[in-house]
Amino acid sequence: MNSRFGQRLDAVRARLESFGIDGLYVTGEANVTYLTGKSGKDCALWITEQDAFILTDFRYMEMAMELQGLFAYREVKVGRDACDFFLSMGKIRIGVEKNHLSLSEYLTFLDRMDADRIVPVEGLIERLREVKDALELEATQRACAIADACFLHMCRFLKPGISERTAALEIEFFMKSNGADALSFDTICVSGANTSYPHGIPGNKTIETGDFVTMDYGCKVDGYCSDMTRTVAVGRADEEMKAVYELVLLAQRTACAGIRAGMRCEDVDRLARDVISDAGYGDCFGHGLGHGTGLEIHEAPRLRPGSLEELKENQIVSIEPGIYLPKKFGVRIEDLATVTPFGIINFVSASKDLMIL
Ligand SMILES: [Mn+2]
Repeated sequence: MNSRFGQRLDAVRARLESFGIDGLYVTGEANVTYLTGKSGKDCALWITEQDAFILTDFRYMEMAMELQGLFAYREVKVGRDACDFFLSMGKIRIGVEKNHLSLSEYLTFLDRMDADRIVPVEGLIERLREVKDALELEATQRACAIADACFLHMCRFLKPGISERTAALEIEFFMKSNGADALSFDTICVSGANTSYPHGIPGNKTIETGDFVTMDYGCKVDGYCSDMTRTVAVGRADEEMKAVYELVLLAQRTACAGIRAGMRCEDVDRLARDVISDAGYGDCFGHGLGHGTGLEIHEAPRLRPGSLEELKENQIVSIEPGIYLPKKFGVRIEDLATVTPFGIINFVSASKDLMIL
C-alpha cells in the first residue's frame, strides 16, 4: 500500500493520545481524502492505534476495497449506523471532529453512550495538512498553470456586451476543457460597480467600456485547488481607477517580495496592509491578505491581523490585497505561492500590469 498514505495514518495515530482519545472518527470529507486519496464523499474513517476502517455503503464499496491493506471496509451508512458500529467496541473514548460531525449524529451518540466517551476534537488532521509534500505542491502548480492559461484566454474573450455570467461560464469551460477535474469554488467574474463586492456573484449585467472586470477563480487538479484573481479594464480606465490599481499592485508586489517562512502571519498581512493604509485606503481593505489552500480552497494558515501563527516552509498561501469603493469599483490582485525560508515561489505567472483590453 502507498507509503505516503501509510505515513499520514501513522501521524494521526501518533496524535491520538495527546487528544485523550482511543480512536478518531473522521467525518470531514477533505480529511478522509487526505488519508485515503479517495473522494471522501459519504465515507468516514475510524482510526485507532491498531485498526483503521473505512465506513461507507454499497455505492462506494468497490472504491473502499481498493484501500485494503491500509483500511478495512465496513458497510456502515455514515450518519445513521455509525453509532451501532461504535457500540460494538466496548468502553472506548471516541474522538469526533467538532467541525465535521452533524448535530443529529452527535445527539444520537449522546443518546446511546456515556457523554464522557464522546470527545470533540478540532484540527488534528487539519494541522497535518498545513505543510505540503512535493506531490501536493506539484498538483497545485498544475492547477495554477491551467488558471494562468485561462487568464490569457479571457483577455481575448472579454468584450463590451458580454454578460458576467457568460464570461464566468467561459472561465469554467476553459479550465475544464484544459485538464481541470473540478472548480475550486464558484467563479467570480464581476464588472463595473459590481467589482466593489469582494465576493460578487456573476449576474446578467453586461460588460461595458470603462468597466473594471474582476475575475477570481480556480480549479482542482488531483484534488488540489488553485486560486487567482486578476482585475482588468475594458476599453479605458479613468485616473482614479489607474491610481487604485497601481496601489493594490504595489501592496501585492511588496507582500510577494517580503514573505519568508518563519514570519508571523499577522506580519505577513501587514506587508501589504501598511502600503494601502499609508495611502489612506486602509478602511477599503476589509479582508485578510490571504489564506492557505490545499484539498480545500480555504485552509490554514490565515494571513490576517491578529493571526499569531508562524508561516512554515512548504505551506501554500494566497496573496490577495484589494481595495473596494462601494458604488464605484474594486480592485483585487491575487497570486498563489509556496513559502520557503528565502521567499516565495509564485505559482501564478499571469501579468499583473494594468491591462486595458
Ligand atoms: Mn483566494
